[in-house]
Amino acid sequence: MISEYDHREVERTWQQRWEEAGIYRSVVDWDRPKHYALTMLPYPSGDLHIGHWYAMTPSDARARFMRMKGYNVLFPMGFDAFGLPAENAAIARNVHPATWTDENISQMRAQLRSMGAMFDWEREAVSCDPSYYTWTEWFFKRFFEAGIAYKGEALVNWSPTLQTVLANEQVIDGKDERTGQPVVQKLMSQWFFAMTKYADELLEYPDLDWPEPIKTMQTNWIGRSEGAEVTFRTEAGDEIVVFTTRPDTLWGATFMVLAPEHPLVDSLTSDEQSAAVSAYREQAARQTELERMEESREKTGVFTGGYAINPVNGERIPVWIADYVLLSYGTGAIMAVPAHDQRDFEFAQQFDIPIPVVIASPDWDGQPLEQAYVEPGTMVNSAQFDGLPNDQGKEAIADYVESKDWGKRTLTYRIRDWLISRQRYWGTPIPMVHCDKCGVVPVPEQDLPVLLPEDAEFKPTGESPLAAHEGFVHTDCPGCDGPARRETDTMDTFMDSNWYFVRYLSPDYHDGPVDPDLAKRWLPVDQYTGGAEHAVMHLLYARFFWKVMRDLGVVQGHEPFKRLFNQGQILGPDGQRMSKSRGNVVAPDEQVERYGADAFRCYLMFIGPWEEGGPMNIEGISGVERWLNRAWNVVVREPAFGDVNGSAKALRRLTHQTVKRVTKDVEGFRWNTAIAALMEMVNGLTRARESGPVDRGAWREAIEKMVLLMAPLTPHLAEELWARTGGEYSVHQQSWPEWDEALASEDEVTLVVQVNGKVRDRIAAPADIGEEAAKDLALASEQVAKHLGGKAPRKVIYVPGKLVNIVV
Ligand code: ANZ
Ligand code: ZN
Repeated sequence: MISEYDHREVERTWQQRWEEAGIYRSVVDWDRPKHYALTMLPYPSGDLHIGHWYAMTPSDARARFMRMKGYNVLFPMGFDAFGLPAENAAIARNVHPATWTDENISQMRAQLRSMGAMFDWEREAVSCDPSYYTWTEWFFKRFFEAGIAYKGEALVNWSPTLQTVLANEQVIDGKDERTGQPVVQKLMSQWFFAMTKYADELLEYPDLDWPEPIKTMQTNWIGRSEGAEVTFRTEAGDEIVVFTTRPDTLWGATFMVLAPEHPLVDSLTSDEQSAAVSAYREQAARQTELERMEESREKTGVFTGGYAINPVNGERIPVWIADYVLLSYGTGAIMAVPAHDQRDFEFAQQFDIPIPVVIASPDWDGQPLEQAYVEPGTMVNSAQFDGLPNDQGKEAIADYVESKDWGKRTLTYRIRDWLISRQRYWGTPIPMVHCDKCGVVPVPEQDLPVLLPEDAEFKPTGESPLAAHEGFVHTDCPGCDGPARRETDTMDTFMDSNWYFVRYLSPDYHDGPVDPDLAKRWLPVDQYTGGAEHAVMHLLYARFFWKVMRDLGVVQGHEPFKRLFNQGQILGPDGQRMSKSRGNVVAPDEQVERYGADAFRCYLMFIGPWEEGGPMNIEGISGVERWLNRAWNVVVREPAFGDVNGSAKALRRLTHQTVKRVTKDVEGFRWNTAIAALMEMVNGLTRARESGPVDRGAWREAIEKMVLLMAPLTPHLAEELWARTGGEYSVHQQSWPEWDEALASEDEVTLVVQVNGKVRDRIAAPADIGEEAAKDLALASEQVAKHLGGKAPRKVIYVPGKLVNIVV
């Protein structure tokens, strides 16, 4: 028998018993409502870091809470095991990515177990396992057949460092988001998913309980723009089509700008300008799209020597090229309206181009503008449209342009189709075959998976490593049986994480990606938790992927994740991101060994609001340790019981108030305040016991409820304490305690009394005091009488239970 709290012993014992008894195996129970709790799965980098703990242990506490609340809970775990980090690490260490990954997974499984989380390990899914990627390939094939996957030429982000193509989302400020190395643009033939087909649906968030900033980021990323395409004729007779969201500004267009890569640039360029134009085009090719989109950059450009005619007023306007116009957006050409677009304004200033106002602000005095005027206003200098408010002008001019056949209304999106080919080895093979006779043919379903050969030379060369593997490349065409070549690119790993939560339901299922009965039972995910950095990547890709799965009949419903919570980022003691080079890394394993998983879990939850993250300072764990030791003491050492006046009532109030507070806090993910409430409770119990005998019934109730409230937070300690008080195994299979509002309510409140807004007294009053009684009490106060100085109050204001303000 252990007499003092020994976290090592307690945690070892219970982890073993839970596993033997399989209490976290999620068995479908139709009598209970279902709750699918999901926390983002880790990369098997080999070391479970503090960020994983910070993301996963509160998610575990929440899942445990839902289980105690009576839900049939599923809380699985797996590994996102394909991808560049594994491959790069493997190259650096000269081991096979598969070996490296396997070893890391074993290591991390053990680390994950040390959390004492209720992961259902029978549901584990590992994306680099053929039993998983068979179905990733199957989806690709289905997507191809549905016209969603296609091969196309595109200007792509090429990373010379990583020797692969990257998705737009993986390039930040022209640099690869992982290594920070520059990315260049290159024209290549690649596989795409037609995400734009779902753009409109992705802009809707039906019943999604998601943080607003994430929805806004997705909306901006998708970037739906309503506008018009208008055709301008050049003097040489070519047609330049522009995309504009502001047809109301057509009279204000004083020049045009083409993207430097625009196909009409050659025919527009005059001999005199030709050298300048090619020099500019060359330097523009070295910039990434994202750099070119930066608003604050100095505007550069070159005149082509060509002119075009503005259809609405017949004016002859110069055509320029400039890198702030992107080939890939709209039509790759704009009509520039310097008075009402800031980029055009800066450009016109730079190159001395006129800036005529066509939308007037109410207080415009006819003077030249200091900057572009982008607010609503009245149309001026626009012929028959003068005097219209410009939002009406937009419609009227769009109608006018359409009636004259100069153009038409259109819709444009910022989002591009998703590029999923990667010229790397460690990824899911793309199950396609290239045949000279039949073209691109998918591998038949019964031949899936296309296995990733283990004996490939996987070091990056810029060519897909699989292309050098003769045995892999050469195959028979599924169409004509003739000789054919396999696709040698692999898939972006975001493909794998698109549907892992679906595979968790039935990771060993052979007849499809998911057992349809289990899909009906568990999907969609009820509560997803993870980092906000996934806003426009994983969280958007997965929504898109889900909608295609729905259209293929694999899943039902419109959204994968009903509710989302983003935790913040945990920082080192110096307030900086933890990194080896800064030397501010805190290794969870050491903390667990020293303080125990329960203390460490609670420490992480206690440092501040979960959504905010922030710096950690492990010394702060002493407060948590003290709390847990006190909890141990109040539970294990019974007090002197006796029939003492008032002790029962006060104890019950403490118990029921704590149940209420902790319940509300856990529902709202407010871990720090939930723990603070439990700390106060333990302090209250300690005090009660020290001040004399306590009521037996109230004490027993307090202890029982407190242990139940602690169960999601400190699963091991709560189990031990539960056992020691004779509770039936397991505390995690008990119901969450309820509170009684009447018992929780205070019988006294403190009324603040003010005279003319200044606090003059504080008076104890019964909690249920009525308005008249409260006012009388306040007016009877000596302090108040002193400050009234005999004057009669003009008005008395009462805020129930809180405040009486007397105005004289
Ligand atoms: C004339 C105009 C006047 C414009 C005005 C804006 C304000 P969003 O809202 O992001 O869709 N544009 C069109 N294609 C472009 C491209 N390929 N590269 C850079 N800019 C491009 O932006 C639409 C506006 O961005 C379009 O409307 C066009 O400028 C510009 F007072 O046309 B606008
Ligand atoms: Zn063929």
